[in-house]
Amino acid sequence: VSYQREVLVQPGRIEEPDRLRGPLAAALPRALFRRLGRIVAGDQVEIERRGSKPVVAGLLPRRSEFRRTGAGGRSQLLFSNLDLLVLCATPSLPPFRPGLVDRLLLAARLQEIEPLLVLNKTDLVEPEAAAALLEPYRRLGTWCLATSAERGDGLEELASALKGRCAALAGHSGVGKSSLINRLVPDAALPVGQLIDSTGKGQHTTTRVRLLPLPESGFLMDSPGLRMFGLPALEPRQVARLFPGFEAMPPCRFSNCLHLREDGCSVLEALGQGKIGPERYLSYQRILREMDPALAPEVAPEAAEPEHEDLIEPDPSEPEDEDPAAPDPT
Ligand SMILES: Nc1nc2c(ncn2[C@@H]2O[C@H](COP(=O)(O)OP(=O)(O)OP(=O)(O)O)[C@@H](O)[C@H]2O)c(=O)[nH]1
Ligand SMILES: [Mg+2]
Ligand SMILES: [Zn+2]
Repeated sequence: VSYQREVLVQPGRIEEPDRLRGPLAAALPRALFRRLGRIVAGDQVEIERRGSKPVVAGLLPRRSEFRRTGAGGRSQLLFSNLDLLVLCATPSLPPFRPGLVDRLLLAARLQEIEPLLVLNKTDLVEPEAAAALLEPYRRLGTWCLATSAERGDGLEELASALKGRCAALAGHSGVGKSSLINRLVPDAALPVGQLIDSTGKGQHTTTRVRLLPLPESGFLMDSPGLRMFGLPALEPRQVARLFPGFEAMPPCRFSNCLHLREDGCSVLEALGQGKIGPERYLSYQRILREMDPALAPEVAPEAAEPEHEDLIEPDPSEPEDEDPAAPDPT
């Protein structure tokens, strides 16, 4: 048998992770890799012993898949079997970027994974400032928590949100994903990076997805800071329907309403009444405009979020999807 590569396998089930045994390096037979493609964090596999060597014998069906569109328009599976996607952001150092938050929220909804927005490093700002950042999301029904890995705020709530579930932390580099996990999982000892000077950018300290058993039950995954997050293939109409919070509005007069200038649009009405925050609506327009520049008009420059490098550049530090048909590297 020839082996494509090794995968790290954490023994145990989600209800009862085996915390005493660390991850096991199991070989992935090349034929299986050809058939299944990449095995990602969250996948459940069957292991067999062949001689002294643990070998992956099969992949159990996936309950869910979380994908993004990577460089070159290819769909890339990031995590499987997620129950919860924890979007991590910060009020400062690095600055809050609604662009990534909105894309992740939308991608989670589209792929039927529950999102939780965590605003970490709240020790760096006044409590009112943190609350003001989360308020437009809360108003539209997004589940939000404010935390400080530094001071310990909100960690009990976060731990109870994670208990018994398979969750992944995602967000820009430097927002404190690994720091949060170190507080939640006593022996995790994940490396934590310094921020780059005054810009507060992270240094992409975490380079691979890691899955850890939680103290009581459930699994938690750390992931490398996202530089870009391309939405999976979408129609503007789907965005109009799925944009976080818009589903809570009464139906618009036209079922294919894009909430731009149509008559009888309940989203525009809610915007006028202040039920939808203007920044949420601008964010929606921005996503539509990226899909089709002709659709949504340019917004005033001061209201627009500056184009972020992360939305353009692929991340060289992230594992690329291997082509299952590629020659065996070993
Ligand atoms: N003030 C403050 N600093 C924090 C907090 N959480 C993390 N940090 C700091 O932020 C920096 C980055 O933390 P990491 O945990 O490495 O961030 P990360 O999101 O894992 O970053 P990548 O692995 O690069 O994606 C470190 O210097 C941490 O000490 C917090 O709640 N408050
Ligand atoms: Mg990290
Ligand atoms: Zn509408």
